[in-house]
Amino acid sequence: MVNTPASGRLLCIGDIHGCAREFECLIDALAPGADDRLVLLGDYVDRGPDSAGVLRQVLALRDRLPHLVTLRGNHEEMLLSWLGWGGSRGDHFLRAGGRATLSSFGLSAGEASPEDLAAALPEAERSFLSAGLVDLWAEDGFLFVHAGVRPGIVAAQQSREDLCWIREDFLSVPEHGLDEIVVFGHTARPEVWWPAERRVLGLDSGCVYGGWLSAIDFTRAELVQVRSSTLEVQRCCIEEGLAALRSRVLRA
Ligand SMILES: [Mn+2]
Repeated sequence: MVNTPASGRLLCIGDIHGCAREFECLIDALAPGADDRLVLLGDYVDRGPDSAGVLRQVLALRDRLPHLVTLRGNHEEMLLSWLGWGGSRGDHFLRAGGRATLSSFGLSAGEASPEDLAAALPEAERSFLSAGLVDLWAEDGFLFVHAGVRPGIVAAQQSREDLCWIREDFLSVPEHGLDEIVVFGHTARPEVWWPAERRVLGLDSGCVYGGWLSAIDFTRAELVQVRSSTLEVQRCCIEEGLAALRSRVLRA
């Protein structure tokens, strides 16, 4: 893993799940530039109305942001597995929101085969899904992952399975035991989740379920959110909260 030099802002966005309008609006609100480091936490596709549009936007961002980091979510894993391109748990793809992804590529959600989707995917999307996703990213004292970490195991030895899929084994443990503060998505909640005393920050605020698409600008200490459907933008200073989070030390 090669870390980029620390310049510009450090930004992170939670699970998008086909919510292309909200994603576009959030990018407009954040206005990332070429010096900024933007981490996307994965789960670009499934459930929401326009997974194809979200993938197009991610690829457009990649063209203009040299420090864009695109994590692998479990929904990308299911999609890849359904296509027969690696991944995991492709047998869950259709009932876990994959039908909406098929529709967004102009395919019949009930009848399309993996071969149909493979043919409908533009080449750039294919190579992005096959080779453009990373399992984790460490920067500035934070560890960015999609789902969470297996407690007690250092970042470099975490498995892809855990990083993409873990839930209760991570969420229920008060101290994960890693040096970094773990920033993750995957488990949707009504709001951004950073419980007192814990060194975690959950950024999936359930946009696809009618909640918010959330981002954090770690450099300006700002929470920026777009409300599902209405596209209302909300900005909130989180300087004290972030300082408290950074000050928490690993408990033996
Ligand atoms: Mn997920």
